[in-house]
Amino acid sequence: MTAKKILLAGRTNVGKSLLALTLTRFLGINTLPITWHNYPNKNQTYRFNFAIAKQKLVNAAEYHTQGLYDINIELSKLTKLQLVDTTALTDEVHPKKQLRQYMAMTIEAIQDCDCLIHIYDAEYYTDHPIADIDRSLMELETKGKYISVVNKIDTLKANVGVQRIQSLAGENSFLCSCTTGQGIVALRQELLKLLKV
Ligand SMILES: Nc1nc2c(ncn2[C@@H]2O[C@H](COP(=O)(O)OP(=O)(O)OP(=O)(O)O)[C@@H](O)[C@H]2O)c(=O)[nH]1
Ligand SMILES: [Mg+2]
Repeated sequence: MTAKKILLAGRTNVGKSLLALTLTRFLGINTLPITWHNYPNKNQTYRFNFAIAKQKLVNAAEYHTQGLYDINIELSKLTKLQLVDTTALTDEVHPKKQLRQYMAMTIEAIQDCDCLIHIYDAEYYTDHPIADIDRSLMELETKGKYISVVNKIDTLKANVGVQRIQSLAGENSFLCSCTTGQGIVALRQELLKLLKV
């Protein structure tokens, strides 16, 4: 049976990779089989525990995730999920050609997913106007396979950012913290409901 594809997208450093790992853990999976879409690791699958995966895949540096990879989750013999972590998107034309190619992979993968999780950073949006790329991702909501997540609500400055995002995106976003786990159970429930699994 084909796996349902869940794609995580958003600006850089919003917590896409940590959310992918955290959701996997909240789905009861402790060893994460990760398959890369691009070279040098194309089609190779690695198995990491949560701590090692976090060490390798999560980082405060911008554009840490380069290319796409899947976390392959088998909930049962009949229920498979593929969480796809992506290269961040941005309003600007990025000066690095390789990153532009990876961003194109993200955009192409959005066309082909069963659910898009669009992640905002509440801390960042305390001091910055909403980026065009977030407005564009938000408009994809019309396809009905969309979940919006406001991440980093544990941070000191998050409140202002949450309000700013909600005034644009409405109040249907899931307020989450990948650091504390707040909001992740509700997000998991919505995801499984949307995918009908
Ligand atoms: N305080 C706080 N920090 C978080 C949270 N989620 C992620 N972070 C931190 O934010 C930084 C970026 O996290 P990533 O998961 O690598 O973000 P990303 O969106 O995948 O970033 P790129 O791949 O570089 O685009 C890391 O230092 C994480 O530890 C959160 O809920 N709260
Ligand atoms: Mg990442």
